[in-house]
Amino acid sequence: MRVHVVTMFPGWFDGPLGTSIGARAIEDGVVEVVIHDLREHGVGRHRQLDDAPFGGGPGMVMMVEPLSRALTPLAHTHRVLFTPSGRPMDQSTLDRWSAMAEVTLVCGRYEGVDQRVIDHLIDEEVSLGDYVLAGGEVAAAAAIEGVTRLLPGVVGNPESVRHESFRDGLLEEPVYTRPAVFGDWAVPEVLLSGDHARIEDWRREQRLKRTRDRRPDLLGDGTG
Ligand code: 6GU
Repeated sequence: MRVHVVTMFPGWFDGPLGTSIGARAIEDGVVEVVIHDLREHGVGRHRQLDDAPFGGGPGMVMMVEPLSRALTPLAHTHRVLFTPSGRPMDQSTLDRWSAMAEVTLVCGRYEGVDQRVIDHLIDEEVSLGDYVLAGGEVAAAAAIEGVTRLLPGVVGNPESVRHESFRDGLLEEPVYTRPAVFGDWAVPEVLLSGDHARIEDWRREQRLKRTRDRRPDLLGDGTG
């Protein structure tokens, strides 16, 4: 899979791409990440990328010309704009992108992008959630990590990809490892019982309890 990133801050990605899961997947050739420096397409002697909004108001708007020059050679790819006004990114979003051969992630600045770019050069707008960040870079890094770990050969144990939160629509249950007792803190007895039916019942109950408490929105139809 090839992932293009269009950004005003190319150096920002050195950390996320050079560390842990990302670095190994890139090294193994499972994913190729190409960073495109938007500044190279800036307008005029100052390589301008944004300008004041027509009609007035605060903030700056990312201009058409630099984004057009950056995105025209990437017209064959699925082009995503990260913006707080997009649809929220979830596991199904990442599943969908992970099946694509080539995706382009455009990091917008939060004040906005000229709508003509969105109308003519972008396939979908996606947000990380209901809060405001300075730009789409964090969202792009989250997408790269979330997509990369779905690709064949990246996560050692395929069970850990299939049996995780958001697959069955419930949060994960609490987990424990040795020692069974640490001072006053004991592991729930059922997990040491060796009774696999009881253990599975307990785990499902814990997933439901946790989901009801923290994410009732995930229990729309009263599942369970
Ligand atoms: Cl994708 N961009 C910005 N600037 N802020 C956000 C976001 C994206 N998602 C949530 N907040």
